[in-house]
Amino acid sequence: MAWQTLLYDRDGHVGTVTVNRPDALNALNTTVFAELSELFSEIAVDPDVRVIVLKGAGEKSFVAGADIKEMTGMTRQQAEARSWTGMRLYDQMRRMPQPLVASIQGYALGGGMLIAMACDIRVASTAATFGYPEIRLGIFPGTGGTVLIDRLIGPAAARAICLLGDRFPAERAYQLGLVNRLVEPGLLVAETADVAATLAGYSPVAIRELKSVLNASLELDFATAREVEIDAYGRAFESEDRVEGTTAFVEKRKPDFKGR
Ligand code: DAK
Repeated sequence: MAWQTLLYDRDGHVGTVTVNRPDALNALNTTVFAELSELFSEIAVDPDVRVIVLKGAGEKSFVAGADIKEMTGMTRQQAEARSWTGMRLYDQMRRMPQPLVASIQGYALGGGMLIAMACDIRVASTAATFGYPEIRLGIFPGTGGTVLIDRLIGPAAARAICLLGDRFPAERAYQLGLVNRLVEPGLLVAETADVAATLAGYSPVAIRELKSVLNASLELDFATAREVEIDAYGRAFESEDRVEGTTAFVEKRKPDFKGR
């Protein structure tokens, strides 16, 4: 399929999705939202893909936010509809059976920081810049962005990020736990590949079930989330991959997981 705003490439078990609007610093317009949703739906049922890397085209930006130019003439109804579209996309990403790794160079602002947070792991270059500048535009991260950052990094830091609208460097994002691995710009590609290879080597069944529990923990109350955990654990436990994993340990060899 030829995408207008994306590039997609699969190398072995790793699918790489690139938001490809470098002239607009990869800002998320309606077409990007629609195409990402369609592409992720296709990848979700592709058994050859075990890990998804999300990145932005060019050196300067991961994603500089929602497309402000497109937003200018919107009515409240259109804005709310777009908020739902964005929210559904971020939910879809979190619920993908495969883990998503955001590979972040340059700007990750507004909807760009949010789409990175909808990924499971964030690898960033020390040259990356984060922030929620929406308050400067007379809005706020209204696509689930305020709620999600609050859950991910805690209310005190989240509140300041949302209210002040400051841009902050990758080092600070790393201190906050928003970035999981931080490397010099020249090492971003290699570090991303390393994380992707690690994840691709694990059981896709265990990863899928684990993600469902982490999502439940984010979205549900404690007691219900634990019930989800027991169920998911049971499903992982009865997989062929679990037999392979434990047998490989006993036989002192590397497991060869099949995703069943
Ligand atoms: N949207 C559209 N175009 C953008 C853009 C954006 N977010 N960011 C950059 N661009 C475009 C610029 O307009 C420029 O295009 P031309 O004007 O040359 O055609 C090109 O990318 C290069 O940008 P600059 O010339 O500005 O480059 P600089 O290096 O000088 O500055 C910058 C880089 C990232 C600091 C600056 O571009 C900037 O401040 N960009 C905006 C960052 C921002 O405010 N991001 C948050 C966007 S708001 C909601 C839905 C979604 C959201 C909220 C509510 N609802 C529907 C309720 C989410 C909102 C956001 O994400």
